Amino acid sequence: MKKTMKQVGLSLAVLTAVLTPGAARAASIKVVDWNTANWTGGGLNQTVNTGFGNIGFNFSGDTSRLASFGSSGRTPVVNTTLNGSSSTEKTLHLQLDPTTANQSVTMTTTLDRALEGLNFTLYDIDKSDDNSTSKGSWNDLVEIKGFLNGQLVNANFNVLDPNNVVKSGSTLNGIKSVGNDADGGNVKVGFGGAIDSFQLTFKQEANLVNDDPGSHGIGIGSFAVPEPMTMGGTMLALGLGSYFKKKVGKNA
Ligand SMILES: [Ca+2]
Ligand SMILES: [Ca+2]
Ligand SMILES: [Ca+2]
Repeated sequence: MKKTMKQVGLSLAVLTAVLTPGAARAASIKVVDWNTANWTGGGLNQTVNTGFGNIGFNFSGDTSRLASFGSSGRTPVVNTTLNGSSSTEKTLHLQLDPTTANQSVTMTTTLDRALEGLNFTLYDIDKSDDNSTSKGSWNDLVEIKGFLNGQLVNANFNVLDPNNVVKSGSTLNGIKSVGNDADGGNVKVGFGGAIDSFQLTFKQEANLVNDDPGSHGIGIGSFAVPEPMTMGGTMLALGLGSYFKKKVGKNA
């Protein structure tokens, strides 16, 4: 009798694990959700308060070259302009209008505490249509470095379409034009271990454009970490799933 009750309980647990939509896929928790984050457009030094502590954002370098896009106001701004094929997902939009090819802006993100598994998507890493090196041409070049206690932690990149974006070490280089509402310039960014800060430098390939590159932009997606329960939940679904099949098999 006791055993039977245990089995019933186990079957219920299995059903719950198998039937709960989030249980068997890689769930994640948003650390910074741009759809809800309190962000001041154009602000170069600000803090986003999160359930994971305060996260600081500081912009340095040629910040006078940070530009507007349409009616966005001076970036960095949070909007839905560069978010791939999504229509509702907000991202942090950086738009750079350099006067010389060697200008860059660096975003330094400082976390209150070290986080393992921090990841986000970059959007619209691409290049101007004309493929020339003439005035007004541009490309997106992004370099990302993670740090833990001042020690370098390499970023890793999952490029959606290598025809559009080339990765090399800590650098991503847009090599083809991608529509602002397309996913072709998406890159998933992660780090080789826990980090307590990272730097994202946004610039353009120095030898691509001879003079006065055009205005170009990228979107930085919400920051996420894997849900701690995910591994357990997945194992529960997988482990008990075979038990469940056995039970079903017996009944058939
Ligand atoms: Ca772009
Ligand atoms: Ca584009
Ligand atoms: Ca320019």
